[in-house]
Amino acid sequence: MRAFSGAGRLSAFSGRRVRRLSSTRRALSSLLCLSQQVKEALANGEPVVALESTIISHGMPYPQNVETAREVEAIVSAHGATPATVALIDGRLRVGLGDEELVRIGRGAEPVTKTSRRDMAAVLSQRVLGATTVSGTMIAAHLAGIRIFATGGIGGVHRGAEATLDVSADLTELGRTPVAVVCAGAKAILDLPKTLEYLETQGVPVVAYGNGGEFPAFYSAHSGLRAPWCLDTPAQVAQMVKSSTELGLQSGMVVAVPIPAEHAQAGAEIERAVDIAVGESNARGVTGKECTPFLLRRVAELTQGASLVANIALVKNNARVASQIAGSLAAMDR
Ligand code: PSU
Ligand code: MN
Repeated sequence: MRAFSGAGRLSAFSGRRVRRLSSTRRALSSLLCLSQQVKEALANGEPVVALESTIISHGMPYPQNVETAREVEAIVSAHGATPATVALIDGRLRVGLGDEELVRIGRGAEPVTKTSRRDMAAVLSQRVLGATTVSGTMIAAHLAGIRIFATGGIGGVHRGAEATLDVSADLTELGRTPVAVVCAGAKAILDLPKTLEYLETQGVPVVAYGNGGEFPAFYSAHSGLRAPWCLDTPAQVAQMVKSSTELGLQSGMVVAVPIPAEHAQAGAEIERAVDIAVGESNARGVTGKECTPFLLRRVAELTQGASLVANIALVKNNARVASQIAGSLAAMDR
């Protein structure tokens, strides 16, 4: 008798829960807005590559930022995948943008909020214009059903984090959201050994892609650090993504692609500028979400644009590799 009434209470509870869940789903479908191209590609099982927008708003100056965003989308398309740039616009989480929107984010005519997981609900509910970081873009990609994402570099553990606790939300996101992030490793504005340690703690596999097992350091192919895994072909990475999905791990992975050799020469000069910029940011007390944009801007100034040229080249290369991985993954699912 008691068991029976207990079951009755349980089913009344689950009825409410089901109603709450389905209204949450309805609310999500009005918040999450996929472009027609992205919707069709996903429905047809075709490859899609997610792209972030903070790199446009805060990672590069105008007009190179908008030109790069367009070129990266063109590279993804040329490699048979559909580009899906993510941003928060007019209270909606948009996956797949048009050209006017890329310009809106990059031109600097209106304020754009750098949006990581922490900021997503505020930006949506306040209906301000938001550009997504790696963490924000991973969330959107996962909600949309996209498993591959290309960018320049991920955030990481900042130098001096033992005092400031400045650890990018990208790293915890990688631990909890099943999206593979194709990048050129992490910048030397960060503490790279601690970044790798933290990723290990979060259960995030780091794959050095075609780099002899070495973790690349963004402007340079060489960090002197070993990545835990080394793969050399898109099919190998796609198979690893598939295994992770089949296990239901619900965590992401880092696919670290070295900067193309012809753009790596300026590496040493850029590293010197990085050291100067990190010193300046400490002296000025730059903290929180301002830190990465400040360092990127100063390094570009100090190298008279050489860092920007390298940055653009590696982003394009990552977009190409990500498209090949997405293509391989789509073929495996067919
Ligand atoms: N690294 C770059 N370029 C960038 C970023 C990182 O080389 O544009 C951006 C990305 O959007 C990344 C974010 O997700 O900075 C990390 O910021 P933070 O360190 O505040 O978590
Ligand atoms: Mn930070």
